[in-house]
Amino acid sequence: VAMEQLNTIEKDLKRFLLSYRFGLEEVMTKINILRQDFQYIHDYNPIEHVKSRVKSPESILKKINRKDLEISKASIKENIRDIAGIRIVCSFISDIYTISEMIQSQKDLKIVECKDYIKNPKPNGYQSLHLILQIPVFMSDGVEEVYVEIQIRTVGMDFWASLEHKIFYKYNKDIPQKLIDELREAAIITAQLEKRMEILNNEIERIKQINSTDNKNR
Ligand code: 0O2
Repeated sequence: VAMEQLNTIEKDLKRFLLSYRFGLEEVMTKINILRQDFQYIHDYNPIEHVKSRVKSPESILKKINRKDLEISKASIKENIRDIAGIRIVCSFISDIYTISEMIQSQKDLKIVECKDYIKNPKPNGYQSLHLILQIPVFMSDGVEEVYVEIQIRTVGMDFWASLEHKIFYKYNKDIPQKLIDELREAAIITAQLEKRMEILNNEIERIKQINSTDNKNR
């Protein structure tokens, strides 16, 4: 009987996570449409690359414990809003807001929360724009509303976050003060460099525009 119960729990969990995989695929389709249509219209791609993942059962449990929440399907559904996660990496900060606005204006998506860690970086220096959405997934026996988290960041912010993530786990969350200070400074320098690159890029685009109108008038 115990084995049968275990099998039922496992099947239930797999199907629960499957609904998030479907939600993720729906949002990924939307992002691909935006990417291709934007490229077609503006001859410019605001997205460098996109990654997605469904959180593993171990990480879900870890997060539930970290937040000191009840271990139940209902509690996981309501409180762990990044089971389905998408990370969009862009070249420039302006691209982040362009993409965010295009996503937020889609009427079939419910925007639950927008956390702007670019305007308000975390004390450790972390920067990114987080959107929490809710999307209906039509399963064979009914509709499931699932949360999807989209993290939108620049290449530099992504580079910083993966390094910080590695250090955080290496030191088992007890990072020496010197490293904490250096990480915060690195985040500031990264942001400054990216702003300069964006100004340069705008200048290049401006010259391109002038040249193309000159050519047309010739
Ligand atoms: P993992 O391992 O990347 O999946 P809250 O808003 O407090 O209820 P939550 O969901 O932690 O809770 O919100 P938040 O702060 O928006 O963080 C969600 C995710 O953003 C994290 O997921 C990380 O992926 C990323 N993130 C947030 N803060 C940091 C940070 O300081 N450094 C790095 N490297 N990433 C960060 P997980 O589940 O914590 O981690």
